[in-house]
Amino acid sequence: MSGSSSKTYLEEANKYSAKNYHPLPVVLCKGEGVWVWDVEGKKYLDMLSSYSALNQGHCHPKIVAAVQKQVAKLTLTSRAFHNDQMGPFMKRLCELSGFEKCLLMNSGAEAVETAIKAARRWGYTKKKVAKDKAEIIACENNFHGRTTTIVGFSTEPLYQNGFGPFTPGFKIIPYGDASALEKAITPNTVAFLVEPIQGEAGIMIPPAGYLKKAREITKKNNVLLMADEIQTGLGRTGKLFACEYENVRPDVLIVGKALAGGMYPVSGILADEEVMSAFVPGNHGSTFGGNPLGCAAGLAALDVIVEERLAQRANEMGEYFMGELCKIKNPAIKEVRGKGLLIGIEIKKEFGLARPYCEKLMELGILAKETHDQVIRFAPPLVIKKEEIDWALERILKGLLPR
Ligand code: IF1
Repeated sequence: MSGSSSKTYLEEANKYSAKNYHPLPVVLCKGEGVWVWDVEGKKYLDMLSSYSALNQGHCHPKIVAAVQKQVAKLTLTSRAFHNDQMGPFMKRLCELSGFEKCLLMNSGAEAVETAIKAARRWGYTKKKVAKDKAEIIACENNFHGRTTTIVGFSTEPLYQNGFGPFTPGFKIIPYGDASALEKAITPNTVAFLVEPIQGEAGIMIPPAGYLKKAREITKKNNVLLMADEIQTGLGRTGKLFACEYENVRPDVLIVGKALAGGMYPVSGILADEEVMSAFVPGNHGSTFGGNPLGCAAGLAALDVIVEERLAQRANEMGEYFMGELCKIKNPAIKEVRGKGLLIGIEIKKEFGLARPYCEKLMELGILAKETHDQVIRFAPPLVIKKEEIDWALERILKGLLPR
């Protein structure tokens, strides 16, 4: 192990870091598959997967190899020039998702911003909305990132308070309510931005048929359907994309997180030419977007998802895991819900917050994080095996005991 103890690292972080997080007091230094190790050498099962950015598991050898090869060869060209990694990666991504075009960015929030810009430009150039009148509809309890525009239409005060003034042009409707969508649409509406499952809100699954109805309503009204699959995509929920559960093809598909297997921030939007033609040389971009290192990682990361059938595995393992979690008889559990390997356990308020349960789980060797006050999220890497789920279940059983 390296020189310092957890205590030293925690003190350092406490002294030098902005206090924009409240992490569990564990200092990790190594990861492999579903496992991570702290600086004292204690092993944990990672049940968060860095918020689903590690669907392929930690340090997947195939992605590591691709990164190692590329990092020594060419890392960045900017988009002033072409590079030999971007084309093959985009081709694979477009073929897998069934879209004509792709625009690569880095963080998820940037991809959402890109979708917003695409929708607005499409609205002005194709739908002929009057200048600066474009409206985008989003949902209550949404989570799409942290930029000022995005937090401007958040309904969570913690994410928004003190960061105004905000970008106008957004309208909020209840999540899961298709008739509210229909009512909210005006001639100036250019897009409906929605998460197929709301992750941050506490793994909220909308009523069956919601996305399908949203697809019909948006199509009928010439409004773009923009699915934020940054968290739900790339196998997490048991399909490559969660929209597939309702055979819905959005107009804009937003991806990020696991797109480069957790080795590099790679995000993007996928759309057909009709929407993507909103962009012309110079009106959008990013220094690092489409860089050869990220694209090499991304291509390997997509290969792993396909070769290792990670969506099917999420489906199978998720079914098993959820089934076993549902069997747990524990008065503190209000509900177990999820799809694939995106699972939440809601703790009853009278049994306290989810946080102390996560701290207990950490002691027992399970890393999970609460979302909002009452929900513990279980979202392990999709490469998890049945024996590893059993290992986790033993500890979850103990960790969830009310105290
Ligand atoms: C943090 C939550 C997860 C996302 C969806 C866009 C983004 C995210 C659907 C932005 C990011 C993250 C960010 C992370 C915590 C996290 C999260 F707890 F906030 F809700 F995953 F569940 N769309 N989600 O889930 O992507 O710019 O971060 O790459 O610490 O803020 P980003």
